[in-house]
Amino acid sequence: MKLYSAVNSTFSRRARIALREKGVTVEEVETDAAARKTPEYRSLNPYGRIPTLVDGQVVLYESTAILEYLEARFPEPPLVPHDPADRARVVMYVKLCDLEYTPHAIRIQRPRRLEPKESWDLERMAAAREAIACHYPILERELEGKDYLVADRFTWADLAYLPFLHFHALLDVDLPPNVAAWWARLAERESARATEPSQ
Ligand SMILES: N[C@@H](CCC(=O)N[C@@H](CS)C(=O)NCC(=O)O)C(=O)O
Repeated sequence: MKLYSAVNSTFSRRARIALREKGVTVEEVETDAAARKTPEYRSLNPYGRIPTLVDGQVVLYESTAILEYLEARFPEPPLVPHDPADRARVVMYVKLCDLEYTPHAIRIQRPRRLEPKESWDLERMAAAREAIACHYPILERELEGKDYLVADRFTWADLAYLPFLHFHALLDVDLPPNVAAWWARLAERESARATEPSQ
């Protein structure tokens, strides 16, 4: 099994964390911008993004689909609860993360990590900051008296946020207390430490 990914890629980190949580080692191919443009890579992933997982004839891109596949292939330890309501709540938070958090976080963290200040779109970044400030209270309420978002154990719900929360300090939005404690808990996991970005 091969995972095309990159140490500094947030979406790839989801798959890299899931693999480590499950104690599974696969070939991780560091795939830079030039490699993502090649016809060979585009034949696997027409969008030229990472991550992409290849397992024999199976080719998957989209980090959440890769999580789904890894869960089915390597069910232990489970990263999704069996209880129907908890399972649906995990899916809900993964979706909320991808719709209500990551697009806004990326609008701030990508320029701040990778682009010169002169090219930053400050208005767009301010709007993203506002959206994030509306999202944190939802997580804050869910985390009241709990260590993790769903079923009080580490699931995809936490995993989906983890690589993006890593850059929370760049967003200039204060983490509410439960979210801050949750983030500290996530950052301490072995799988998180083993996949820390280099920049
Ligand atoms: N929705 C995709 C997003 C993947 C994505 O945007 N990956 C970034 C790296 S973190 C990328 O490949 N960016 C390059 C590009 O968009 O051309 C997923 O969940 O896998």
